[in-house]
Amino acid sequence: MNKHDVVKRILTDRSYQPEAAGTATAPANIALCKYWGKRNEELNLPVTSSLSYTLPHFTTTTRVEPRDGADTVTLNGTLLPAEDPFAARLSAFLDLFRTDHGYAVDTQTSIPIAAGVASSSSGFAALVLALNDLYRWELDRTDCSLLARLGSGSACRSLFDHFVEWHAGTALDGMDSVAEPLNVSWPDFRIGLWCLSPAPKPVGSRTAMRRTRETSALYDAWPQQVEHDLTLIRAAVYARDLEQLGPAAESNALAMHATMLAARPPILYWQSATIGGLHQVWTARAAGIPVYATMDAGPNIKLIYCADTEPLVREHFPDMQTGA
Ligand code: 2P0
Repeated sequence: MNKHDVVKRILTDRSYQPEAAGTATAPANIALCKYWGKRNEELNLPVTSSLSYTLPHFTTTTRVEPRDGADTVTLNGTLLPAEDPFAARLSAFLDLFRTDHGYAVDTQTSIPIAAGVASSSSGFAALVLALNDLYRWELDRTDCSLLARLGSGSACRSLFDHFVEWHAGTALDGMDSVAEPLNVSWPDFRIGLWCLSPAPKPVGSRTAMRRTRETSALYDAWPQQVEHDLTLIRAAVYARDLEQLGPAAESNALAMHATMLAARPPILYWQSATIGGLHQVWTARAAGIPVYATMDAGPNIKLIYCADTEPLVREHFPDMQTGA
């Protein structure tokens, strides 16, 4: 089964009669237990489940409008060249839905672009919701999440608020590889973005995942590590226990980066500022501040903490951004 078959199945009986335009907003998410490696690259089916937190204040709003001719993609007011990787990815995704026309996509994001922070997660989630609005499909969130996954794996988690688990699933067509919100309320939980380096990524996460899976001797241990961490992290979320969650999430991120270091050629997203930043987090913790780090496919750190320590965390990490 390919992407087109999945789309056809989800959109059975839905029409392609567009309104004038569709608009929607979706948030970014940060994984506490990471998705790293695919069992099916065409459908973005992951090797393992993952668990994320949706960032309420970092969002992407996308307007999509049918147009004659080729697609255009405007990002924060700037028209991107067609060969821009982000524009090309959106266009390739839109191929799944177009009839005989192009689309004008206008995207505004509050996510610091240079941070390389989960912008594809909110980008594809917002695009699917905008298409749902454009065509009045009235799909539920789970179907939108399945479609968003075809654009970018982590995007499937951005259709839901708060804590979200993306179940790896086992079906060949991926219909059971779905994101689902955890039934828990933890209003004091916080994640802040700490942008440390504007250096461009040496390699995109898609390529990095493949290379890690194919060449890293440490990748064999990754699914087991995730199983262990996911159980701990999920339980910690339900218990609203930062001191259980923080070390497990931090260790999960470090283990993911370790698998990449052992790839051939190696992948190292960290810059020297990342290492300095990690030591600062550990120093703050040694001084009694419950703050933890996670890192994704880039040099920046996300700080995990609770609302009651926010003033202290801000004092130690004045450049942290929460979007609030
Ligand atoms: C995550 N990341 O769980 C992991 C942790 C980065 C590190 O998902 O190829 O843009 O589009 O499915 O979702 C980033 O990769 O990859 C990512 P594709 P995606 O958030």
